[in-house]
Amino acid sequence: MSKIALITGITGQDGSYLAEILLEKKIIVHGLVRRSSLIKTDRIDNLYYNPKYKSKFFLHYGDMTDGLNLVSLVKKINPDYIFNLAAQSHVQVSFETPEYTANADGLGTLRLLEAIRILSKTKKIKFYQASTSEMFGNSEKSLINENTKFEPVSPYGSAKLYSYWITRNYRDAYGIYASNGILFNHESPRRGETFVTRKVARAVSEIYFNKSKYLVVGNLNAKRDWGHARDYAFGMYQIICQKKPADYILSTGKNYTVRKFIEKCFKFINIKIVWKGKGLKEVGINKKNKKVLVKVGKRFFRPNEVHDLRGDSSKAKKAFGWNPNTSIDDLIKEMMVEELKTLGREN
Ligand code: NAP
Ligand code: F7E
Repeated sequence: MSKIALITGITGQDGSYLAEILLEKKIIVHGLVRRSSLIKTDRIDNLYYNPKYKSKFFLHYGDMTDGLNLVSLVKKINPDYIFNLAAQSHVQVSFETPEYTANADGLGTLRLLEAIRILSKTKKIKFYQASTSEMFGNSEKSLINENTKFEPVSPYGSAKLYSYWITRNYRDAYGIYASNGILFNHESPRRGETFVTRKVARAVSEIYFNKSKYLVVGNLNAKRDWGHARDYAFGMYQIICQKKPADYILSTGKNYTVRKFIEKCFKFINIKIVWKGKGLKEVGINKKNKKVLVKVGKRFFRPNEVHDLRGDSSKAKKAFGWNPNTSIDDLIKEMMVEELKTLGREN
């Protein structure tokens, strides 16, 4: 009998990669989709309309803020695995919608775990929670591991920390197989357009096609540990396949500034950026023709910021051989090629 998985957040970046991986493993996939006035299933249409997956891939309307809906779906689908990836996942937006973020990202996890408990599925269902490096905030440690203290500095980080702990609480109290994947930033051509990597890749491509004059960003000096979402989705699958539930960091162990990421994207189209000025007046200039290609905008700064994140994923490596296979340069290449291709088609 094929195993059955329920993925919340299936329409998102990670949900789409994870669905592909599970279907390849012959697991039947059910996904939770929010109703919206426009259909937003672009990332999974290739699966939904693929005849190969006709009786293996199903979508259901639902919402992490609707407990009754989650209970009835878990009852109806009767999954072996639940991957809880649904979240308001934008850190800056969480400062503008803190209550909603707490509801969807924090209480949403509780609703799912309660569904498992109320339906007496504590011995059947394995649960994966999408935890995040944002829970560490501005840690004093330069290399973060599973034992590093949590000090979140955003409503998003705090809501996710609640979910991290409630996942552990239900594991300890009710014996549910429930694991946290504590994932550092991971990107891809499927990344949402307002996250910095995708925003930069898109803007640089627009500049290449003369569709934009310059890119406007916020904090150039923030450092992130960026991997590829496909590698991390495979790690999620590996985490849920372990004999015993546990919490694992997935990260590359290398980090770069936003500034460096921008330089690398411009380098891909043969432009060398030199920096001039300070703070909000800083600009990135094309070394060859002195044109300003990068500006700094106040609106992209957050009320509070995580300055520097770098993770140690040796626990995952030791337990199940997980490796972030994609280098930052390969990630950028894939994102830039995809962006240039899309814009080239529109031209
Ligand atoms: P994403 O692209 O923003 O996708 C989020 C998904 O959650 C989308 O499918 C979205 O649906 C869904 N969603 C949001 N609010 C919902 C609600 N109230 N009810 C039901 N579904 C809802 O995020 P991602 O990058 O794939 O990340 C996946 C998960 O990992 C998230 O929980 C995120 O917080 C966490 N995480 C991400 C990273 C990273 O670097 N990507 C790192 C650590 C942890 P719509 O399509 O309708 O918006
Ligand atoms: O910002 C800086 C910004 O929004 C990265 C989510 O997936 O990863 C993600 O959260 C850095 C920050 O991702 C702009 O201030 C500068 O320091 O791409 P981001 P994030 O906040 O790290 C974690 C692990 C998650 O869990 C989240 O769900 O880049 N930055 N200028 C900018 N960021 C954005 N978005 N836009 C800018 O213009």
